[in-house]
Amino acid sequence: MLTLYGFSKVNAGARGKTRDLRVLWAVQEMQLPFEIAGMNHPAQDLSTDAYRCLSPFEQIPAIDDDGVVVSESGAILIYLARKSGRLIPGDRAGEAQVVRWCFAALDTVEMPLLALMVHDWTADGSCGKPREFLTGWVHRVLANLERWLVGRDFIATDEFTVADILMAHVLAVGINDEGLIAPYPGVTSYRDRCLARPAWRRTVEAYCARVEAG
Ligand SMILES: N[C@@H](CCC(=O)N[C@@H](CS)C(=O)NCC(=O)O)C(=O)O
Repeated sequence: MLTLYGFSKVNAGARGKTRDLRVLWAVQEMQLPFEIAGMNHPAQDLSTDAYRCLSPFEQIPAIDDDGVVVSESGAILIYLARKSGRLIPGDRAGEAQVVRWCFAALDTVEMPLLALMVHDWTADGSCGKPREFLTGWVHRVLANLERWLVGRDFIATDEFTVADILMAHVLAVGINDEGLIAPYPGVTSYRDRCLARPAWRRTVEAYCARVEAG
């Protein structure tokens, strides 16, 4: 059985945005049977030797698929796609495009969005230059994404893949201020197209019913 380690309780600010949602969305799309091991973050469930064996950085998500342990949301999605034969092409060239865009989502795009978000959480009002730099970095990435998406429905191939799950989630939770993404209608409609999928809606509904804020 596929066991998915996800939050059962997490702080209110993070609830609804956490990276276990990427895996929960993928298993919905792939229609894979799974069970959830609910982890209570405030109760320190992630900071145990047992959990560190699954997830070395004490983070969610992780999976244990009949003894195959994988952490890191990108690695989990690629593993599940290869295992199920869904949301990834079967040929090496197509698979390479999906892997390429999974890395782009989690490295090239998520990094500046996260950096700006963390800056804004911690800003003391005296950080004009760093914020200007981070905002410029975000706009450069989003402008290039806008160019790439011209004439494309999905990010890596003609079909929806696990790279779209990662990219759409990064764009959904990494942008607090819609004004940042507003100049990029192609990126905005791409994100909204992915988030309109029934599997994502079901995922969010089940997560909200199950995961407590605390
Ligand atoms: N690179 C990891 C990042 C995982 C991550 O940041 N997880 C957060 C939740 S979204 C977490 O577990 N935070 C709890 C902590 O670090 O204490 C991935 O993509 O899976």
